[in-house]
Amino acid sequence: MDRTAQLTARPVARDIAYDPPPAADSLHVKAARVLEDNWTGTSTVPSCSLYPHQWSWDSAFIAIGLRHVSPLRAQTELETLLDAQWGDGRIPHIVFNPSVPLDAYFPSPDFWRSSTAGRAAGAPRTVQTSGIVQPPVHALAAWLVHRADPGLSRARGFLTRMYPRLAAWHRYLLHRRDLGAGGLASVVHPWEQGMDNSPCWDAPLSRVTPAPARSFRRADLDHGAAEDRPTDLDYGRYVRLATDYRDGGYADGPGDFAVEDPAFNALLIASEHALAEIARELGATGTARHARAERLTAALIERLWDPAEGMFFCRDVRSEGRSDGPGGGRTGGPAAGELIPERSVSGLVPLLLPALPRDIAAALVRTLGGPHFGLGGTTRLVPSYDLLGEAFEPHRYWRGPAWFNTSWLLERGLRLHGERGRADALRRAILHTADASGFAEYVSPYTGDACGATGFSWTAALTLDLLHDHPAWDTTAVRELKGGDRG
Ligand code: 9WN
Repeated sequence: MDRTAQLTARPVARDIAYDPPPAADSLHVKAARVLEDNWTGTSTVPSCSLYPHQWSWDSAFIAIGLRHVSPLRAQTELETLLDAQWGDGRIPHIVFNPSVPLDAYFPSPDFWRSSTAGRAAGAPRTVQTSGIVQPPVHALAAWLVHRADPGLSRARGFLTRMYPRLAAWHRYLLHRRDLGAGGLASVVHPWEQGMDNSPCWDAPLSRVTPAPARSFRRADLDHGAAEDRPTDLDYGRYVRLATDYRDGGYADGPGDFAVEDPAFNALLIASEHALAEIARELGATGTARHARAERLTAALIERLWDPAEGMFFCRDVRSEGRSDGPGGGRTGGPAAGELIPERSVSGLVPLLLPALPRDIAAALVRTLGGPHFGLGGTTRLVPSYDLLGEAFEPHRYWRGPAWFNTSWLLERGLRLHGERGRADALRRAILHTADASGFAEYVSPYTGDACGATGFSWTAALTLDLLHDHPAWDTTAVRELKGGDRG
């Protein structure tokens, strides 16, 4: 069957317009209860069963929702994470809870050995963390949390304490992680980008020799169905990359895996705009940061945008091939590597950028609704990967299922670029699906059926965020984020 015929043979998304809308009050209560159940006293675990520690980008999304329930807890969530920041500026992707047994999650603190192996990079001595990072949603989260209750934030000196740490985090990414020398940050492990087993990593990972399966024990399979999770072969490669990074003292540069990812960099740019606003709140102009965010947007387009496909792609910095595509090293300059020809939701996430040229935003909206992602037609939420791709699997983690954080980011992006009807429809679909799935970790993109853990924190948090019509992304905020009213 050809790919187009396969698409038409697939189920059509149930039309949520005919479902009764979830009652906002009760959905708020249910979502807030998930966050309450997952709260440890200083932070929120993504899931009580599968992920019993603090995760970096989860905490940023959680804080964005938590601010509608408790601005104080939202501030504390980010403060706890940033207390574990390393001296070189990196924010670790996991902050371990010492009271959780070592075998509850793999890789555990005794694998990462942060306080010894990470000493040269400035890992904290008193708290155990992983040594890799996750997408930089934090400055955006800090700014939105501040705006939820500016009085409390000012009284606690929240932004005054956060700003230098967030600035150091961005400096780390822009200086130590510009491995392609083109102005963008690279990820050095699939876990860093957050979409662990995306087909985008298949080619760069194929060059990595997997660690033997007998050398580690996967705790995730105690809680999740093997057919919904990454494979053992993927895990072998994750372990090899993390081991090599650790054994090199977590120094950046020499590793086998380095990829410039559109979502990771788009979130960095959105956070850089937010950091500019934080600087303004603290009495500076923020002008230089807005200008940097605009330069980064230009670099993102130069290196990762493909006009023919109407979306962004990852760049495999370690690939020996030279791309003929945009920004692909035709001049022999710094643009090493080649674009990875896999369509991932990551390549749509830059829609959240305020300074995106109008034609690029329009092309992304068309791609989102076209046959590869099917939004508004065959799919209910945004699939994590190309519906027509050879590697598409509707239930396997980041190889097809829809996730709530990426759908939320695209809802924000659609609204930002004036696509109100599409944004409203996606918002309704997110709220319905979150409710019906018991705040699932991820869902089938066609039916919304739950996969992975339920009671998942960022699903509940982003539900809360969409339930509350908040000013942070309205036209005032857009003007601010574009730097339009800066002095
Ligand atoms: C590895 C916590 C994290 C998310 C990631 C998601 C998954 C971890 C895992 O869970 O990754 O970091 O063990 O699979 O892919 O995005 O942050 O929710």
